[in-house]
Amino acid sequence: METLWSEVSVSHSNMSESAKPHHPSPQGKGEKTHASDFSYVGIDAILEQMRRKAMKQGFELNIMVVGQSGLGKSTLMNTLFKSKVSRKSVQPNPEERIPKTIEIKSISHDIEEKGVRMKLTVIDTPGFGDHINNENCWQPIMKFINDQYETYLQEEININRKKRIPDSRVHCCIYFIPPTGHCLRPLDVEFMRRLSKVVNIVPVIAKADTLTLEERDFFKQTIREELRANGIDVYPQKEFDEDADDRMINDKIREMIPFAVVGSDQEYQVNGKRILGRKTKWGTIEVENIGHCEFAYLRDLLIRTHMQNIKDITGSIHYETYRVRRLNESNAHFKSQPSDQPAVQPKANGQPEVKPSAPQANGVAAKHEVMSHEM
Ligand SMILES: Nc1nc2c(ncn2[C@@H]2O[C@H](COP(=O)(O)OP(=O)(O)OP(=O)(O)O)[C@@H](O)[C@H]2O)c(=O)[nH]1
Ligand SMILES: [Mg+2]
Repeated sequence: METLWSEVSVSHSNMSESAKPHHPSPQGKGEKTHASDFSYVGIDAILEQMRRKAMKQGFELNIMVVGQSGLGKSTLMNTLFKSKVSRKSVQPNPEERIPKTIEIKSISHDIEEKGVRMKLTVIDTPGFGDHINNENCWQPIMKFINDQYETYLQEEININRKKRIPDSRVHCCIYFIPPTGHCLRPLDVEFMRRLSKVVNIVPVIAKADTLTLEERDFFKQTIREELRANGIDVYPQKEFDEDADDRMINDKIREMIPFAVVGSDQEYQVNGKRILGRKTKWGTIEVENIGHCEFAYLRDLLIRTHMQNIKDITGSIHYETYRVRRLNESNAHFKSQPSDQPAVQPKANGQPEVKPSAPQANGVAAKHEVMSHEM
């Protein structure tokens, strides 16, 4: 498995490719290397220009966690921040207990590593499906995701829009499956079936330290079969593989999903090294050790190998679907207005002027219903 993953990491470096430190200066190197090459134009220097721009702008990633109360959502996010990528960004305080999450809350962390800046926002949600009647309990999550698309859309269609639209869209939703070892619950199926159409879902088996290796393998396989049987397409979705290379790399990931993870924000000393782990009477579980659990695979997928792709799919597939639906809805709304009372009138400068009766200043009707992106 180790070999498999290092292959994945090396060959599929969507984001890391642009963020890797490429040392040579393009002009300097280009001029020297190609001084005698009359046919050299210097197109390759664009890569260095893109790298510098990306370094200046930094990167943004918004991750949401969903699952039943106590499954370790907050802990896993802390693990992600404290793992090697981001250990610096969190003040260590071993005594601090993670409180129960009671509302949907976004927390942003600015991380910098090797000169590359990243704003990592975690959207933590309170226990999902904790009630006696859990019908429709996916709705607040769906609403939150749609609200972020709506905010982005309103900014995008504004005449005086910002140069860089603030992006609060959920790029990825980590769904925590309880480690029952049996099968998915109807609630899990319902959530993933609905939400996989609007956001990238990455399912994980929570608290995987409670399963034996056989139970874990069996559970993973059962879940994959159930996802397939229910037509649930989790990230990385087969239909969005761009070429044979993508397919090969993503097939390996699809064979491993859902990742069986263990979270911890406690540091221990093991063989002279500081590690994040869970100390038990039987030994210490090292969360970043792939011999112990699959947290490192999850972290690599989210940050090291597929971050850019996760964001691309959010923008070009999920948000796009929302945008098209909303604009179509608005058109239908305006067409149904009486012709002597147009909602949007053209101004002398060719820009549409909105009458007070029009729902939104930018000509897009206010949402008729919250679940407009629900399919
Ligand atoms: N055995 C085990 N325990 C864990 C793991 N992750 C977290 N825990 C423990 O589970 C308890 C609940 O963890 P939280 O991270 O608060 O869970 P949560 O999902 O955020 O819970 P809510 O905020 O109530 O929704 C804590 O005592 C954690 O130490 C894990 O991977 N394995
Ligand atoms: Mg929590």
